[in-house]
Amino acid sequence: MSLLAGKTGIVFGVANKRSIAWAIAQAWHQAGAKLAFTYQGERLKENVEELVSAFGADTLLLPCDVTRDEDIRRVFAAAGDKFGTLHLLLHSVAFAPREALEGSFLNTSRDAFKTAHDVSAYSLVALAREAAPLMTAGGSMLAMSYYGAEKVVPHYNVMGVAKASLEASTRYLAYDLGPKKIRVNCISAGPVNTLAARGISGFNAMLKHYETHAPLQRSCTTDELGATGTFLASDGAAAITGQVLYVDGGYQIMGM
Ligand code: 0WE
Repeated sequence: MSLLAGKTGIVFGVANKRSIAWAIAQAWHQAGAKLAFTYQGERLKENVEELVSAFGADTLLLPCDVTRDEDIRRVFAAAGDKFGTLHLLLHSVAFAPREALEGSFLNTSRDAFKTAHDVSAYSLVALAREAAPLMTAGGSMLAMSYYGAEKVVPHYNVMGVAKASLEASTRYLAYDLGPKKIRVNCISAGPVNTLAARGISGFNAMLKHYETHAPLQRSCTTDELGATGTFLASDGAAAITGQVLYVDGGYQIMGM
């Protein structure tokens, strides 16, 4: 089954083999898409290089700090040269300073608020603006969100506010880009054990909480996020845009 045969895509947010971005990229690749990748900073370069080498020697791999407009311009210029037409974009990028994810939201500094929103929400707008001119045959943009965008999850703090902004940005982008047949959606994933979750105190308790409270008695796997990401990228989702799709074992429907 080649749901994405003939499609090209660009993936932001692979850090290592456990990354959600990597799971979705693999699923897109298996569905027949040709992909380009970016990585954040020299620290991740070797790791991502090694992962991406599995996709063949001519896979486009470029550094991109999503807070730098020059980086974003350079990446899409290269993607345009390589692919001509672009169909898919994955945004799987988030950051808030660690201290902002510890104490109380009340103590969020102006600087932490700004950084969290710049990296985790505005970046989708910046990427979409550069990607859209390459999506001349329509396209599908996908961003990752989390339940803390709509309800209070203790310690998620400013990231919850940034994810709310990301979800709202998804709706406004969907409106602007709809006439070009470019769809923009979010997957709201249940907790997954990735680099971004490492060191978050109480993370294992969160997984346990899903086992006792979610209808499916668990959160989700990265493979399932890949499968949902492939669906949203495919023509089967051709009338779905501006949505947040929960891939969370059903947790989000519960009131108690
Ligand atoms: O969006 C996220 C986490 C994103 C994230 C992770 C870090 C850790 C390292 C953003 N910034 C940073 N900054 C760092 O310095 N998740 C959905 C995972 C997550 O993070 C939490 C969670 C969950 C779930 C933080 C507190 C409470 C729950």
